[in-house]
Amino acid sequence: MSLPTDFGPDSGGRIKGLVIVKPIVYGNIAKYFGKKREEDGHTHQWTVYLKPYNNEDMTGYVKKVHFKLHESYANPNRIVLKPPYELTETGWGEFEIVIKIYFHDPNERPVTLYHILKLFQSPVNEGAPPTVGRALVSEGYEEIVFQEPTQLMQHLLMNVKPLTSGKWKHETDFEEKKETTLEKILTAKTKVRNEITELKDKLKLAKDTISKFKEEIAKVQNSSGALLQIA
Ligand code: SLL
Repeated sequence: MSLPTDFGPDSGGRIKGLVIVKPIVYGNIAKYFGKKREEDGHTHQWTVYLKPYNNEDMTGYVKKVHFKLHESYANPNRIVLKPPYELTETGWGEFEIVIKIYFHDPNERPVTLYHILKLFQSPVNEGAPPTVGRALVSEGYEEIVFQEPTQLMQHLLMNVKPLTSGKWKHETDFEEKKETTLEKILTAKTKVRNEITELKDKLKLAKDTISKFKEEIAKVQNSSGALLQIA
């Protein structure tokens, strides 16, 4: 692609105070074959991916995406130059995939993401029937933060085209997840606050008991001193 070059002699300079955030979604889907494949022992087909959270064509600012697979794969370093930034493979095991995003502006350091490839259902769901045919999804939301980008990068980041004309959506309903997560945080906060109050009350009671005992001891000591004097 051709990059705009008319940013003047200072275009290499960074724009002070400017921060541009690009939300992304990354992870994998996986499908169980239903059995172990005779030839190679593979059990799943999976796809690891990086997508923009919003419907935008990242090619404007992303030069390439590097997926680094487990060494058991032939050519574990896979490079994808244009969307969809994804890679489909088959295999038998879970491992960490390194996703490295390179940008058109060489001043911008590549961003590295780590994703644990998920093939198997978590133990809590183990009782459930195996998900033959139905895909398992393991994905997350992240934000790439561009701190004080150059004018060139600012231009590339701000002038993005939509990726599709249709509706853009994800496997995960992140809006709903945000709501439920927030609710969970608030519930946890209340629980912790109540526990703190309870513990403070207990502490106060213990302190009061200690001072009462001290008073009692002092009283007993005083009176025994008096008794001694009488004797
Ligand atoms: C495990 N530590 O033992 C992990 C390694 C590797 C998965 C998992 C190989 C595919 C192929 C494959 O699925 N590797 O042979 O092309 O679970």
